[in-house]
Amino acid sequence: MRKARIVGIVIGIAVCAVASCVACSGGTEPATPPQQAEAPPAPTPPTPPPTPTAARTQGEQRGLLVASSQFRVENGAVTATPGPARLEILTPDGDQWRAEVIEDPGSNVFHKALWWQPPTGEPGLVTLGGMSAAVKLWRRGASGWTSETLWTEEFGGQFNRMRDAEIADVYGDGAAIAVATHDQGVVATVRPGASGWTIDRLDREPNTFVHEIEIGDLNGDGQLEIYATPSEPNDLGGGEQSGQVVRYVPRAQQGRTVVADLGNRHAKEIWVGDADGDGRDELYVAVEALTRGAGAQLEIVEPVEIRRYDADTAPTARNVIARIPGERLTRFLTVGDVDGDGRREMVIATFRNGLWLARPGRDPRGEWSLESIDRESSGFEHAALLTDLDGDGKDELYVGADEQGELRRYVWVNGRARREVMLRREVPRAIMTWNLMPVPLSAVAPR
Ligand SMILES: [Ca+2]
Ligand SMILES: [Ca+2]
Ligand SMILES: [Ca+2]
Ligand SMILES: [Ca+2]
Repeated sequence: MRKARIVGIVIGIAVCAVASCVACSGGTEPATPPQQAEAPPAPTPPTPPPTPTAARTQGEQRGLLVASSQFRVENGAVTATPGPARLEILTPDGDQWRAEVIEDPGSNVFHKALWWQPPTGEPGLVTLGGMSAAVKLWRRGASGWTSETLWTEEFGGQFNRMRDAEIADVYGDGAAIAVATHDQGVVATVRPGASGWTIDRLDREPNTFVHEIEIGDLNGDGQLEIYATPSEPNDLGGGEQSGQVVRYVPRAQQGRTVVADLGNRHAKEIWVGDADGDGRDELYVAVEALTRGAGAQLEIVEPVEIRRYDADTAPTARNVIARIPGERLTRFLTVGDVDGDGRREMVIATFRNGLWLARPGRDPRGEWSLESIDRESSGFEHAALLTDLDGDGKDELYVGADEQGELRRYVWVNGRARREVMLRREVPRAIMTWNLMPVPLSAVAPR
């Protein structure tokens, strides 16, 4: 057990601003998201597949977990010097948001935080830390937040990072955490064992980054599949970076199977779930652009595209449901029902070209319609989440607009997205938002 470093409770950072378009400051080159300038940011994850962890009572209000990294600011400029890993817990307070911050000096980034009720014991917050790599479970006691380390490891390469995780009953004996890591292509599960925590390594591949985990049941046999995105290490120079989407079925003892062969392209973002509402999960892959040249000469040969894979789709198939013209990177897909009509939409959060709302047409396997939500929203990760925190039965969109230095919320009113500012960063880009997840208020309330 380790005492957490709590950085105090900030109240009322919130200002419900309006639709009146804030003139976004900046908009020039991504002020070198610190550190990421050379070591490319590794990306991430999307959304909340309906895991048991997300189960909740309809109508209950929830809070938001904001996992991030922070960088020192000197003379008003963001440096490449990282600070402690940072988790913000935002809870509603009237029309404002209250924020509590937990910092972990043991790591310099939290890539994700998610609420979990383990099969036994008290629920808590699971964090995925990088450098050093650690999966921790945080609980709040009478003396504040303390953490238990479930898994920590040095993988033997340059980077030690827990990158993404999803929680689901992949073994059929209670929930397990499926984890993606960097550098050595390790994909593993973490679950309570007879004594302590059991780590099962499903894969390991040198010189490989795994950015994303999703869980679902594409073939409808009742056994959950784990999907992951191995690729060649990040290369900010542009050009080709090959990658795949692979599948593991722990319960059937099925190892790595290629589901999507992306050739000379790769993906760092996937989403698995039943977006079209036919009762069967499908896989969506945000394939990054194929580029030529570098720096100012960088040219996009083929822009970002979102492909769909069903259980019977060939790995080499190219079933594109949406293309984002002029876009290189897309690190977040999130799915939900923004207007409460019972049909789900997908939000595509791009690096440079804003937020897009995609709706399936009559044939959800064909091309989807695409409309712009907000062009003035960007960030290397551009973390986004569709979820119903206010309990009104419609999903709101939450976005880490790091370049604009704001954490934002969008609510659909009369078919249009209305933007609000939840939280404003003192120095844009000093905080890099990696992930957003819902949390029951009861789980984070002071004891
Ligand atoms: Ca994920
Ligand atoms: Ca479906
Ligand atoms: Ca809808
Ligand atoms: Ca709502």
